[in-house]
Amino acid sequence: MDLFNTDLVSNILPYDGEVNYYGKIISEKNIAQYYHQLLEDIAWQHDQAIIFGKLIVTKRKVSWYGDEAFEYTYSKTTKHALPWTKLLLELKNVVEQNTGETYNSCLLNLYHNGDEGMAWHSDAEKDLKKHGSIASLSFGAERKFSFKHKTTKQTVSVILEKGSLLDMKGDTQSHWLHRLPPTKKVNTPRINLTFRTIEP
Ligand SMILES: [Mn+2]
Repeated sequence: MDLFNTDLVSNILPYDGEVNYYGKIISEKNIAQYYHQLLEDIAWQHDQAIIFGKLIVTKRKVSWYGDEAFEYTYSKTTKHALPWTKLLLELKNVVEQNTGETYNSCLLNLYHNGDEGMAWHSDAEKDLKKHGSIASLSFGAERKFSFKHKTTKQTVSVILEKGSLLDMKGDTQSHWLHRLPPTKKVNTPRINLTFRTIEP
């Protein structure tokens, strides 16, 4: 498996997509403060999914914010967006300045420890803007994040540092799966914000 050298902002995928890793974009002094504010202020709730016809309640917690009370369906369950908080708008602005893109919603994930992760999937729901940027901002524990090509099965991984930004766009979701692998090495929480564009 390739572990990408992330010294420069560039595409970490070798073909069939574009994933830019920016490294830390939040100042060291603000990283811990944002993390604690997000832990306290976000309306965290356990996620629900329907898998093989069964309703599953995840250990991971999620929350969903946006410009409007968007409805958004994934894993066969429908979620409703809450209005932006001041903090989320501030973070959205920082992300937009880095990627040069705009977003109208944010899905937040809280992984309490390394036991919690996310299985292989792509973000290709029909409500998402096609080929749009999905920008992922990370806080808390540093975790490995992996991509796997749907046909060649090639994998690429990156360590998502606290305060770092990763931008997935172009053909990425059509050709690559991604996941957050579980790990025994992490026993503290990770918070991840994924800014997206919904086309209702
Ligand atoms: Mn995803």
